[in-house]
Amino acid sequence: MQLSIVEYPDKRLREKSKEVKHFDENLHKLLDAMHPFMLETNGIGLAAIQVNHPIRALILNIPNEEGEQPPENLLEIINPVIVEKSGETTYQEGCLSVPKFYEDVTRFEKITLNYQDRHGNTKTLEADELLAIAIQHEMDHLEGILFIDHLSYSRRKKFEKEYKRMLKERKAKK
Ligand code: QAP
Ligand code: CO
Repeated sequence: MQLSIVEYPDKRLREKSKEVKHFDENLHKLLDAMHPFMLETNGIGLAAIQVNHPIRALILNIPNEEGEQPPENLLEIINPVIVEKSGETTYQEGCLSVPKFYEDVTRFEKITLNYQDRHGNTKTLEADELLAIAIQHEMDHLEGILFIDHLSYSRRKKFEKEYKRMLKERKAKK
């Protein structure tokens, strides 16, 4: 399965992703393709909508102390729901769909999540630190929300200006 990234300002990123109802081979093939794709593109998290599949599925592979992303640390999260949340934390976020831009976003520090795995089994996960941030970032994608939507009006305006310039320069190079 050949995947490619959908990049801002593509309107497809604004769609609300649909609940996964069939935990079948189609889902498994997509998840199996998303993981190597995410590693190749230097990602730590990826929602299916970012590769043009607007379903409520996301993967995460948070780097360990050595900066490695071992496959046993891969998390596949389907139909997630946050059931508990507490605290606040701010982190400089980026996104594969918004290349080259990083800005501070404030999110919950700790979350508890109910979700399904690739076979439809129900799971619960308590997350903090970077994992909790990454889950909230990826879950935003399922609602058509991007990290840049969390910026103040002035920071967002500055982003739009810089991003437009970057796209123009990239186009000129091609
Ligand atoms: C979401 O983000 C995230 O601009 C995952 O040129 C972000 O994998 C979770 C990336 C922050 C937690 C904290 C971004 C790769 C990857 C870029 C990513 C780029 C190349 C972003
Ligand atoms: Co993202």
